[in-house]
Amino acid sequence: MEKNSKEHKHYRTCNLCEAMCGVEITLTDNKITSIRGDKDDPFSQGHICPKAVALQDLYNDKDRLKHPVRRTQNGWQRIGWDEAFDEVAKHLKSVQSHYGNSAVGVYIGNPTVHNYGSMLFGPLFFASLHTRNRFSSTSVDQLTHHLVGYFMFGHQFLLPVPDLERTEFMLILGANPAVSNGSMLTAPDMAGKLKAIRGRGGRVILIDPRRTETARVVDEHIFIRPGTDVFLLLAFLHVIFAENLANLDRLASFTDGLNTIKQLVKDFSPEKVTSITGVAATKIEELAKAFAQAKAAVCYGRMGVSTQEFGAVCQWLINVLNIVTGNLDRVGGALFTLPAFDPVDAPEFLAPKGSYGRFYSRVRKLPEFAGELPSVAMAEEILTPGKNQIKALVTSAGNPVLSTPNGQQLDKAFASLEFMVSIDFYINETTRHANIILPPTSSLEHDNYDVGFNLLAIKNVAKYSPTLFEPTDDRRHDWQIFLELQTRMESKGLLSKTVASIKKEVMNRLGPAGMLDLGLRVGPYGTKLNPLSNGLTLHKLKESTHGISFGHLEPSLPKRLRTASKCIKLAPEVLVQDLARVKEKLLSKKDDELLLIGRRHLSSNNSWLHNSLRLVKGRSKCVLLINPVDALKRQVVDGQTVAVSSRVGRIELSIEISDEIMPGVVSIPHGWGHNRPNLQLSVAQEHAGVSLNDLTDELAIDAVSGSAAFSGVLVEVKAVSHKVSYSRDLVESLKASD
Ligand SMILES: Nc1nc2c(c(=O)[nH]1)N[C@H]1C(S)=C(S)[C@@H](COP(=O)(O)OP(=O)(O)OC[C@H]3O[C@@H](n4cnc5c(=O)[nH]c(N)nc54)[C@H](O)[C@@H]3O)O[C@H]1N2
Ligand SMILES: Nc1nc2c(c(=O)[nH]1)N[C@H]1C(S)=C(S)[C@@H](COP(=O)(O)OP(=O)(O)OC[C@H]3O[C@@H](n4cnc5c(=O)[nH]c(N)nc54)[C@H](O)[C@@H]3O)O[C@H]1N2
Ligand code: SF4
Ligand SMILES: [Mo]
Repeated sequence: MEKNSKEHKHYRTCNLCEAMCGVEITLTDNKITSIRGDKDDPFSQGHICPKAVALQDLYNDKDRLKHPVRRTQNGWQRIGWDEAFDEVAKHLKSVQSHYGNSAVGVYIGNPTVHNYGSMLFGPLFFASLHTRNRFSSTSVDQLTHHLVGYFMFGHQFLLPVPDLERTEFMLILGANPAVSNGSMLTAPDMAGKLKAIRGRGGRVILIDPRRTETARVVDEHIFIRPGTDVFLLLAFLHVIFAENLANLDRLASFTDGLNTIKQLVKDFSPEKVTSITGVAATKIEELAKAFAQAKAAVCYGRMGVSTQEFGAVCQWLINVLNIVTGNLDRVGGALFTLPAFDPVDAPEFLAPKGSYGRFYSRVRKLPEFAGELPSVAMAEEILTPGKNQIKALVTSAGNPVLSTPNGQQLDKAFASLEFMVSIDFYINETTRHANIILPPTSSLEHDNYDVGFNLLAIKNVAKYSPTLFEPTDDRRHDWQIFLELQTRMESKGLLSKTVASIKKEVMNRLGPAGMLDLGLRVGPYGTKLNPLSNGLTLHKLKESTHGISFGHLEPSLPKRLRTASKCIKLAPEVLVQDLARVKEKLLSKKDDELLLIGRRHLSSNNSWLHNSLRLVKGRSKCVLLINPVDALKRQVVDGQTVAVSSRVGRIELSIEISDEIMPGVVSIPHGWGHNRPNLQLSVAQEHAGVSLNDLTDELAIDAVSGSAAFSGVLVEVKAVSHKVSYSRDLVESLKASD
């Protein structure tokens, strides 16, 4: 290092995925020279994944917008912030006065949850729009968890978290934590933690139509036909009741509905479900018994089961399995967190406890949950004429053209809008349709606190990430953008203008940090507003550079339940009724189908990290995985380009033949497809891939929640060229013989 160069270390939490890894960023002369895992972070203890470097790439990205832009006939034109805010408010108000409040739609994407400014200020702006047409990535992701939490425990944020570090038996359905780093389960180094279960004599079982990266670290991987987990779960419960293994332990005194469950599962013996699931009856029986007899066991299911035809019922039955074996609220089972900033006790307007079916979408009559409608309905709400048709749209931190089913239809819908504004720093497949883009600062230019993921963490922890680079040159944070827009939307006459500007002044002073401080003070470890208490405050948290751990999760029921009866509702009516649909499905099994599922890769993150060269270089990951048996039937060879078609679309991509995918199933990763025109993503465009969601179907949903059913889309695969290539094994053996 040069003599006079100044080195400085900065500590924060990586906010790219849910794992909350502590990072140590070294700066030399104010430039990032390394990003490493922070060994002193009590939660992550030095672990990071290859994506962490994207924090730097994102900050340095030349394609990232830094000023508001307006779309014109001659391309994007830079405009000032005030001009942009005024113009957005003018158009939104005009659409609302012509067509009604719900003519303005809203879509909020996933990074919202990774940014506390958006989490705390977004809801205030969206409320100021008074629209029923609110959508978010929740309904293509974890909606079923919230719905089930609301029905069973009385709050959408009461979400049981597997006690990874103390469990002895973990049954995983439809999750790939070795790649995703865990979801609805915040725990750095998931692969290491799964190995540790086995290391202490425990057992880990994985159920997945693909032998994934996670399969490499578990005891046993079992294939399952996509979309059929509901039968497997019912059969597990069948065995548990038939063998008299149900034992609710201390949960018995505050659980309602056990008899209903006992009756419901009678029809689903392992023998009955073996053909539809593809799982041997003897295996189902063995696993059910082992699960029930383990000292501490936990069943956990994620995207593969959350977003399928029976997503809500699957998430419900996973909880039921944990409850009837006494493993909910048990050390080593599934426990609730007690986060320092606790959304379960936050005000309703910030973190509503949930609601279901208070209103329905206009065209398809899909139910609202917690004030939002399912995203699968967004395109039809824009394209179908009538009262309350969406004419203008606000998107924030989302890319629904690539991330929601039937992306092509949504692309068309967005192009037809009278006005669209996007709060985003990229011109991507979605925001290219906006009339105005308002770009917020990037992660390293603002502070952060994980208000969402601390709720899902395997330990009660807290950490504050300070700003690394002070934003220069007239930049705005997400929360500031929301506040400006809210103020303008609320200013309708002279009086409301005055009230709105006073409110703005107060909120501006408070900022997200002020709200966080308040939340920490009134939270479970806080001062409780007692000036003499030495409880937690933001000041204290800031002093703990690497974060604070309050230790393992602890049993908290029945106190933490928010149901009116203070009991767990084991058999909520809406979910019980959905079993009629499940029974119909049991009779409808067809052979010789090809079912499409998705996939994630370690160096990718949904649709938006493909502009980092470090992460995308090398062989394209956007290929179709197909089993050798299915490839042979279609006379296709490794590396060949095929056409994949579904009810809604057709894409072409090359194939990789592999027995890691089960026969009858094919897989394509989501988040690709940067081949649409008018993007400003130079690296991603060079590594475009194709979009899985040009094949997924907006009509394929979980009927209870309206969540997208991504797993198990019926497709056809046909050869389009006959380029002969060689399998990797063959190439390797040729090289070896050289
Ligand atoms: N590297 C990386 N990490 C990420 C992300 C990313 O894009 N890249 N995204 C982040 C986000 S937003 C989320 S929500 C999480 C998701 O986290 P995970 O849910 O752990 O990740 P997925 O890869 O979607 O895993 C779903 C698994 O379900 C399987 N599956 C598909 N259909 C079925 C089915 O019908 N039944 C069963 N049993 N299994 C099925 C798939 O083969 C796949 O292995 O990951 C987060 N982390
Ligand atoms: N077929 C299929 N589809 C899927 C999935 C699947 O497994 N299979 N997974 C689903 C899941 S789990 C998810 S979460 C969704 C994700 O769906 P979305 O949230 O709609 O899409 P992302 O790809 O995460 O895009 C995020 C956008 O936010 C912007 N952004 C990033 N950080 C910030 C920020 O701090 N502020 C603002 N304002 N913008 C920011 C990025 O530039 C990008 O445009 O995709 C879903 N789609
Ligand atoms: S696992 Fe997630 S939080 Fe940890 S470094 Fe990777 S992207 Fe960041
Ligand atoms: Mo997600």
